[in-house]
Amino acid sequence: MALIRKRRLTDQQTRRIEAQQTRRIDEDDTGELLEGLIITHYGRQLLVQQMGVDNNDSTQNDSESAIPRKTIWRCHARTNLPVLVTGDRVRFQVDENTELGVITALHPRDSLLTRPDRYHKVKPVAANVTLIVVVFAALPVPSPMLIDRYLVACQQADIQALLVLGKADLLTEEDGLRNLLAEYNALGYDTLTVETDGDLSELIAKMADKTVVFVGQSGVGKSSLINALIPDANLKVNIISENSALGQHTTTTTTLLPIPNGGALIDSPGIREFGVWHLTVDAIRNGFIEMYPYYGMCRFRNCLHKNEPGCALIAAAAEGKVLPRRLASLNRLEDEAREADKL
Ligand SMILES: Nc1nc2c(ncn2[C@@H]2O[C@H](COP(=O)(O)OP(=O)(O)OP(=O)(O)O)[C@@H](O)[C@H]2O)c(=O)[nH]1
Ligand SMILES: [Mg+2]
Ligand SMILES: [Zn+2]
Repeated sequence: MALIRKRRLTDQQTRRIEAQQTRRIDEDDTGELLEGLIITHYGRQLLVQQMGVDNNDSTQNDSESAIPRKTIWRCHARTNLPVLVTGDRVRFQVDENTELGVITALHPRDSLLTRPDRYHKVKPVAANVTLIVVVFAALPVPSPMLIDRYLVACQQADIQALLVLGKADLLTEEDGLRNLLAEYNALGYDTLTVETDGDLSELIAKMADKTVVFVGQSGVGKSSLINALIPDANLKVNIISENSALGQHTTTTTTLLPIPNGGALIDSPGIREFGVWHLTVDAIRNGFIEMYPYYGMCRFRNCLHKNEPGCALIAAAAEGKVLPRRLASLNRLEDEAREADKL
């Protein structure tokens, strides 16, 4: 008896192992385990662009895969995964009958843009962004302190910044904006002057193979530039609304658009608020890169760099080693952060 029972168990085990192996081989051979890029999400649904699919390659149609050739899949994520966002690189599988996908793994992120939600918890917004284009122009009149804020946020996210002075046709000798741009260039930031209807080839070159977001005050010309760079940027993806747990109608669209010359652009209302996300005092100090040599050199350890004797930053500004306007920005942003922390 014991022998038979053991034998039957073994058979079951063998069959199970065989089945598992077959499934694994199937997945590998037919490409059922797919690599993808999240191009947008609304509620719990995500649209995943299948990577490694070349639509011009006719030989792919000879593949024995049961999965139809298609590049964008509607997917859900396994519940054990963290919150996924546009720009995430994932591994997924598609049910050949329903053509719905399930995301099974998240690849490590190179960068993550986050914002505080209304409960002061950090919420991811976009992943793997590699370039933030900070746009300003003669109209609306720029606030250098807002530009400084954006640069702090770029530094905090550890993402390269490109400062773009737009609407070049509106520039005058008196507005001082070319000089403002030159000041940032002297600090080490990449800069560019453009006009939406003009030659955008330098901007296109700087965006090549990057995952880019555009930030800047309302009206500076971000959408105009995006439309000029990506002719079909206006194409809207079907928006599906889901009722959130709070019973509110939510439509979240953070969309990734391919740039014709390589790279991608991520756009969303959330990203447009980038500059006003809460910044900590430490993040602000880190964002003023030219001040690094002077931090910790003041007479008083708790120096606020405003009017204290022996302040290394005030001395550096007086000697022309740092811009007084940048020190004023640092002071203002730090004050704001301390005020917000008290609330
Ligand atoms: N003179 C001039 N006007 C421009 C240029 N580019 C855009 N504009 C105008 O600037 C205005 C605002 O442009 P948008 O592209 O809507 O600005 P935006 O940054 O997307 O604004 P929000 O979506 O509100 O954040 C529009 O009236 C554009 O026609 C330019 O190069 N020169
Ligand atoms: Mg716009
Ligand atoms: Zn000081």
